Amino acid sequence: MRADLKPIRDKVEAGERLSEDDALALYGTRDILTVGELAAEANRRVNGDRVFFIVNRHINPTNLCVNRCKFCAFSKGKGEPLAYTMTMEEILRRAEEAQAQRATELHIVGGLHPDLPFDFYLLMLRSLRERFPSLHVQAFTAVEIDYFAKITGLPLPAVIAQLKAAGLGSLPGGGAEIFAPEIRNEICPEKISGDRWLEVMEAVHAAGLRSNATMLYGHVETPESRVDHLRRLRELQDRTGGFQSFIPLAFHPKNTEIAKGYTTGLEDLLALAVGRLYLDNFRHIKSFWIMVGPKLAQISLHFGVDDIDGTVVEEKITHAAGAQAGQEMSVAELVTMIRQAGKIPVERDTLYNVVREWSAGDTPA
Ligand code: V47
Ligand code: SF4
Repeated sequence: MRADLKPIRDKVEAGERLSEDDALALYGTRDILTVGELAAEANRRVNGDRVFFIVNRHINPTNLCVNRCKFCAFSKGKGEPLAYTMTMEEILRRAEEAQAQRATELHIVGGLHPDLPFDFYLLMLRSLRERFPSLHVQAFTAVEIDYFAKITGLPLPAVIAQLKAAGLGSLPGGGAEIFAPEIRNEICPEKISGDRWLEVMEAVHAAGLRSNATMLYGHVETPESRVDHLRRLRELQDRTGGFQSFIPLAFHPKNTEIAKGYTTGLEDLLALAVGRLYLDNFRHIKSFWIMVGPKLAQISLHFGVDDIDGTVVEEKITHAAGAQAGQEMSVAELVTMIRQAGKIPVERDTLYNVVREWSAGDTPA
């Protein structure tokens, strides 16, 4: 171990909170094995050897978006050849397929559609609840929630209350990107500010809904801006306790306006492990296998990660930007991946209730 990590090891072993300088030192080190060991220890204290996954399905109802974030290859403008908007029937058909595949969650996010009214989303939630009451709907990033407030003229709490009453179960963590304004203005000048993202999440938590949090890395951000991002997430979590998991998202450059290569394995592992060590008030650190690939997702289980997300089935956002991983993983594949890492696979629902824990002799159906 290099000497500069010794004080951090002491803090982790004593269960003390890391400072921003500690997080910076961790991002800067190449002593990945020490960082991994510390992150694995911090994770073990909270989650033991359990690793969670979920049987879910992603649905992106539209890629039309009034914003044009520079890192986004998914969104399209009106009239562009690849622009699409699903009908309600198409959305419901996907939900039906999800139910047939034993899914417990629908993950629904999309672009900021120029014309669809707020009522469309309320109707979608009500129809899903009526037809598929056992499916938890995790939907809408904080960016979409803000957009609903803009198009309706309603205050945030009213928007959130209506969505909740219509069947919204929780929120995913997208749209956070990097909060620091100098970076955010460069990569997504039209998107809501970091302050507003946090304000929306605070209102969501106050309404009794849980959410996730993400951080997009590997573009033009600096280590300092990453630490600032983590600090602000940790502060909000101290106040609300409403975040369930943190998911660092690896930037994919293909078809985007940001000229950068793909992230490297070392960056990916550090993003996850530093998340685990610094965000001591987040119980779950998720490695989205679609973003980092299934092989690195498996290795990350020894770098502080306790969740590899799910079966997913259809993923458009990262695949539009060059993701090489498939779009779907079976339960058997997820279970094997976790087991071979020496961990205990646990199928969870969205709120981390245990659906099924696989003991040594169980074979996945
Ligand atoms: O907000 C967009 C990101 C997010 C690119 O909460 C990109 O459990 C990489 O938030 N390269 C949407 N990332 C996805 C997301 C998510 C995914 C899985 C699980 C959860 C969860 C949340 O994808 C966007 C943006 O930050 N994104 N373009 C790109 N080129
Ligand atoms: Fe629109 Fe979201 Fe893509 Fe930005 S990241 S352009 S808000 S779909």
